[in-house]
Amino acid sequence: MKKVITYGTFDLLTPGHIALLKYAKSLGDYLIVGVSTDEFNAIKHKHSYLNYEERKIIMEAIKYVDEVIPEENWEQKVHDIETNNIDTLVMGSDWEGSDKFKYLEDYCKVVFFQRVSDFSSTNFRNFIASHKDDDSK
Ligand code: C2G
Repeated sequence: MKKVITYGTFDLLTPGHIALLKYAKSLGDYLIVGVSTDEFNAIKHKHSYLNYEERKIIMEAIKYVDEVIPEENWEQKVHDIETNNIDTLVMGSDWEGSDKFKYLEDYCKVVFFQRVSDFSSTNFRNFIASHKDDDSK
C-alpha cells in the first residue's frame, strides 16, 4: 500500500484545496492529512474561521482523505513519515524551496503540486462586507 501525506490548515476550503487533495490521493492508495491545530495555527501566525475539530470533521468527509491527524508543530513530519511508512509527501507549490520541506527528501519522496488559482481572500471579504445586510431583509 502506497501512503501519501500532506499538511495544512484547510480552513474554508476552495477548489484549489480539493485539487491538491485529489492529486495527493492519485499518488498512492491511502492519504493522511495533517490538519493544523488551532495552537499550531497561532505559531504559523495564521487565523482560521473554523476551529480544529470543525476543520477535521470537514476533511474526514472528503472522499480523497483516508485519515486526519493533528499537525501540532513543524518538527513532527519525520516522525509522521516514519511511523506511517509514508512513500510521498505532497504540498502546494507555494511551499516549493522552503527549508521546512527540503530536508524531508531524506525520508520520503517530496512532491509539489502546481496550485490552482485560488479564490482571493480579499474578494471573499469584500463579498461578505457587501452582503452583510442580506439576511436582515
Ligand atoms: N493549496 C493549493 N492550492 C490552493 C490553496 C491551497 O494547492 N489554491 C495547498 C497549499 O499549498 C497547502 C495546502 O493546500 O499545501 C493547505 O493550504 P493551507 O490550508 O493554506 O495550509 P498552509 O497554511 O499552507 O499550511 O506544515 C505545512 C503547513 O501546515 C501548511
